[in-house]
Amino acid sequence: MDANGDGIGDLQGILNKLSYLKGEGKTLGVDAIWISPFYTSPMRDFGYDISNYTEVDPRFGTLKDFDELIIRAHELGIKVMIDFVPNHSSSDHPWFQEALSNPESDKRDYYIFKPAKNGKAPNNWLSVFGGSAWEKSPTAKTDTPEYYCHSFLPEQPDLNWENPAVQQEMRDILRFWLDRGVDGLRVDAIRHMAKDPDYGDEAKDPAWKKGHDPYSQLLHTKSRYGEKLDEYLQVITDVAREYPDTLVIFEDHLDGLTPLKEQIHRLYAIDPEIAAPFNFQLMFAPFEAKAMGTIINNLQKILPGVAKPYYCFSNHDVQRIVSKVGHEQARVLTLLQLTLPGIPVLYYGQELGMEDGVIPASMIHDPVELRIPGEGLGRDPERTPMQWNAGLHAGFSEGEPWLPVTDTYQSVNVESQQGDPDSFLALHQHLLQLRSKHDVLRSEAYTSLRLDSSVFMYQRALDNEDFIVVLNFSSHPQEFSLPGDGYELVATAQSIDYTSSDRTIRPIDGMVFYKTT
Ligand code: TEU
Ligand code: CA
Repeated sequence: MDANGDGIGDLQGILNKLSYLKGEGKTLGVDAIWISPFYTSPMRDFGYDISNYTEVDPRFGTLKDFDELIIRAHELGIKVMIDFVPNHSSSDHPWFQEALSNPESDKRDYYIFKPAKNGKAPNNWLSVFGGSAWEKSPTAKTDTPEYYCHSFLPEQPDLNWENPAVQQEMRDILRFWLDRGVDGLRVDAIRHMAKDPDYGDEAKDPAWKKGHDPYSQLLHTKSRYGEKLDEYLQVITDVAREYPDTLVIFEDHLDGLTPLKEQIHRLYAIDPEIAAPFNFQLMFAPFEAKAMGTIINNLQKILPGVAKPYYCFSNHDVQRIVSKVGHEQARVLTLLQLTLPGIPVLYYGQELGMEDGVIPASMIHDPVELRIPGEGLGRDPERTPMQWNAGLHAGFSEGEPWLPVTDTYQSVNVESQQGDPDSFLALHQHLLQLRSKHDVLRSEAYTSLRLDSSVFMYQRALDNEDFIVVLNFSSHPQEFSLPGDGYELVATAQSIDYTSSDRTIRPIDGMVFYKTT
């Protein structure tokens, strides 16, 4: 929400809309929000390139706005998580500017500068955002030219976590925000923080084909997940621990190389009580019972007793869920996400069934689309303005928004859905209410009951509460049976009249049954 009409969402906008999230009346009913980076930034990567870690960018407001936001959120019972970006700063950061202008300065070792090899980059590592991960430095310590490492844009130089001074800066930054009342951290791009100290070349991935993401040409065995990653992440969790009840979520994708169990155990072991990674696997799975059910069953075999999963289907880096799987399918996934163990994380507009926007060439902002055009990698489509009402600019701003509003905003918006019991929003409200009312849904209790090519069924039972979730991913009706009598139907994915005694689930639908014992 943009409060001052410049077309860009801001902290005051969030503040004005907090009562939509939680409080009296028909609110969404979430317990916490994660705000993407609002720090001083030249916006080459829309805030993930920070030039001052302890200041609010004037586009988004002031520190005073932030303090007010925390106070008001806490009054409403909403926890506030911020985005912490430890892997890289902006090239505009005074540290990097000093590192470039004076190679003898102690700031040079805040970053990763390496001598050229045969006149070229130090190794073959690639940037996630296209091209080499190395940029030639205009200055060098010696006569040999030097390059600096950037896992993302050249304007996002990687910080050198080997350097204790960098670790100390990061501790200070974390305390700055945690002292202001921040309740949690979403920690960005963690796998890039630790590299293999020999900085050797990476092997080609034989499975890569033309048309795939160019970054996937190499097997990233050296530029990521270095041995010291655990130690660096503990620097972060140790500070978080100084503040009671602080949660830490690591942003990480599974690498596809290491066995699931090993990867899971590594990240969950950092600080099991307070820190865990996102579970992004479902985001990339096809809409099929077997695909979704297998991912969940595998995770639920490993996680209980270790840590809470953070199941997600959407975020600011991936295609929106309705655009990926379709409207009805997305409702089934909503029912799935909000009845699974752990902490579900929603992306704004997901609760409305918002679709990806169509971005005209002249309005492309994302550097990924600008650097690797036409491959569908750009992230602007999922970042279009939140749709509040059917009015001007969907009620997001009084001015022209920084990205266009999607075509469907006249029907897909908060105001129109708030009065409609069959809406996407109502489905979210209903399931989130169930979730907050019944401890069992937030617990780790989970038993898979059935998984075949059409139907995925599971039970969430603890003490005297018992939920059964039935999901039909197929385009045919399916019969099912429940493990006993006395169940009441408490939710469905689609707005179809069923009764509690129905044992046939319609195509692309979900049913939730409940009983107390
Ligand atoms: O993303 C890191 C990440 O894993 C990327 O590879 C992501 O998959 C990519 O954006 C897809 O194109 C985080 C942030 O979520 C992203 O918005 C930032 O651009 C990136 O870090 C750099 O800070
Ligand atoms: Ca604004």
